[in-house]
Amino acid sequence: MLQIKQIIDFQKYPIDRLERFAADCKQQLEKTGSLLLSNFITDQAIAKLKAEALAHAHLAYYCQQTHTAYLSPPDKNYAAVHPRNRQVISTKGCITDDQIPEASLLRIIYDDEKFRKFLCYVLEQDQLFDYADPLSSINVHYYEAGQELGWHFDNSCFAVTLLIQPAEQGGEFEYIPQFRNHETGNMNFEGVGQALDGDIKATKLNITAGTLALFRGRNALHRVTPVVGSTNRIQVVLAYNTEPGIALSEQARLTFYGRIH
Ligand SMILES: O=C(O)CCC(=O)C(=O)O
Ligand SMILES: [Fe+2]
Repeated sequence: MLQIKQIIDFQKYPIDRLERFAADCKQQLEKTGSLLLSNFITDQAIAKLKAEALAHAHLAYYCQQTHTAYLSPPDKNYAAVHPRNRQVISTKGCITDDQIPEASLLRIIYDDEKFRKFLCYVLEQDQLFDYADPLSSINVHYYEAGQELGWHFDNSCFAVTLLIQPAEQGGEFEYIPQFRNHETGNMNFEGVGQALDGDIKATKLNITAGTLALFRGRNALHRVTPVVGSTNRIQVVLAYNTEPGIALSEQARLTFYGRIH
């Protein structure tokens, strides 16, 4: 089995050097709302992760949902066509933590102390915790041809993802940082309406296989464009909580996983 130093490229990314390396990462995240570390995972490890993800693809639960950009139910004070209430489509497959092998490299990465310390430092958190339910900590997402994630703002204040396999075409991550202010309640309906109409040119983030992406999606409008072609986009979400004992809601588990446990 590979050790963490054979999985994460510590030569390129000395994540255990907090003051020297991680401080720059933190600054980059603060400045741009995202941090992309390309080839964070070694070629050897990404090949294993890809083989594992492909071997388990048949277990994925596929769901299609419509939702608002704000990920909250429609607000009756606005019309159905208002940016607050307009519906977008998200459709993808997902395998859950309990379907990921005990010995998976994903667990070694997710659990690694140095990796968590690095995340805490960059994300300005005291400690990070696993999800309390058996499904939600590590998820592998599969986007087949035509599948996508519609424009949205995240509920959580940060996200940690690892791309295993990009699509041949499409399946791109588009990101508009600082597009609303959740803290002050500025919803930027006008901007969201323009983005939904395709009138705003969003930045496409250049994410390749083995890239670790950290982003602050609560105030950044973002989406994954529809995949074109027969190569699925395979993306791992490493989900952490900032407090212990928190499970994903049963409603969300039913929607995304098709089951509660
Ligand atoms: O798949 C991705 O790259 C982004 C996922 C995302 O935005 C989300 O899960 O909220
Ligand atoms: Fe998101």
